[in-house]
Amino acid sequence: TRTPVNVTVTGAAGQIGYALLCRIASGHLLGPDVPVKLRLLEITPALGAAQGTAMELDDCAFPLLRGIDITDDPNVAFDGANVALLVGARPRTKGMERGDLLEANGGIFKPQGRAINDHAADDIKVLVVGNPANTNALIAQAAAPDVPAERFTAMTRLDHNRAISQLAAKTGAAVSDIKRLTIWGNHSATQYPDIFHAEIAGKNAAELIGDEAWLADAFIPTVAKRGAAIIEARGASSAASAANAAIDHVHTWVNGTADGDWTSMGIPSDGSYGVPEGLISSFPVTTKDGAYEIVQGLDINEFSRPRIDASVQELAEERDAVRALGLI
Ligand code: NAX
Repeated sequence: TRTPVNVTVTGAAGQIGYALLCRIASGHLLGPDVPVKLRLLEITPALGAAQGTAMELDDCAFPLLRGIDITDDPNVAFDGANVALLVGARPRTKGMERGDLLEANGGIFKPQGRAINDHAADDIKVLVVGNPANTNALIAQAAAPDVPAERFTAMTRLDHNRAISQLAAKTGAAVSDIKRLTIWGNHSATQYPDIFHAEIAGKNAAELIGDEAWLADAFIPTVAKRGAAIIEARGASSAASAANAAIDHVHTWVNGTADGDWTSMGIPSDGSYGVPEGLISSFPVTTKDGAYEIVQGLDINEFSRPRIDASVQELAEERDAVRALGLI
């Protein structure tokens, strides 16, 4: 009998929260033998809705679920947290400038970072899903100086999974045959999905496809704009696929990447590949025993270099903006 792992989810009453919580409680986040305790953080007006989701979780009678606490106080929500999924964020509304958006999210992620600093367990792992995810992660991390910086990560796994799916559709390969794909940079329209090191059933993906125009004009924009296409089709933003990617991100971080493969995570840069140290940018990473490492030594060609640089430049601008606002 293992001690339950404390998993905190913010924005628990939202649509990603709804798709996520059942999967955490049924063992998909950490494994089929790991009991979990859930802490749901919501804003006060949404506590009732969070309660409703919790009632449904009760009604699933999940054997691994050892308790659910619901609160609007970050200090309570992150107390003893081992894993924190920061999903709740302030969306951009009509007429909102980027500065307003960053400031509104600073009002959420700074106190949450502080509460993680003061109350979370020593082994805390944080995934930021709420947008702008990379910069929200930076804000939370800056507010948590006592927590090792590398525990703060941002989600680009949905972009990674979308890119794999597009490559599978293009080539007729099975998704399980596609390895070593990389998302570089920001989780935004500037992100760069890189197939030059990817393999499809053991063959180099870029060589197999052999069509840079397809990459530039179809593949990259389709992946980067997939979120907008989902909104257009569904009338609501990605929820099940976003929740699935959050599950994948934490599961891979905790349980490791397969031999010969890697994944994409937004993580604090150590300066690798010319990404300024400290920016939370997406990299190819391998994971083992709950830790990750950037894949080193990849050759970055002339097609990739300016695309990585443009997305990193956007991250640097977001960092400068939140610094000017006193948020980091
Ligand atoms: P919803 O609007 O359905 O839910 C958000 C929830 O967060 C609401 O229930 C709200 O009350 C709550 N919330 C707001 N402020 C809070 C605070 N201070 N503390 C706790 N809870 C708070 O949005 P949903 O569709 O679930 O999306 C959540 C976030 O994920 C958005 O920021 C969205 O942009 C982002 N996404 C990120 C993705 C990624 O790949 N990184 C992809 C999917 C998604 O678009």
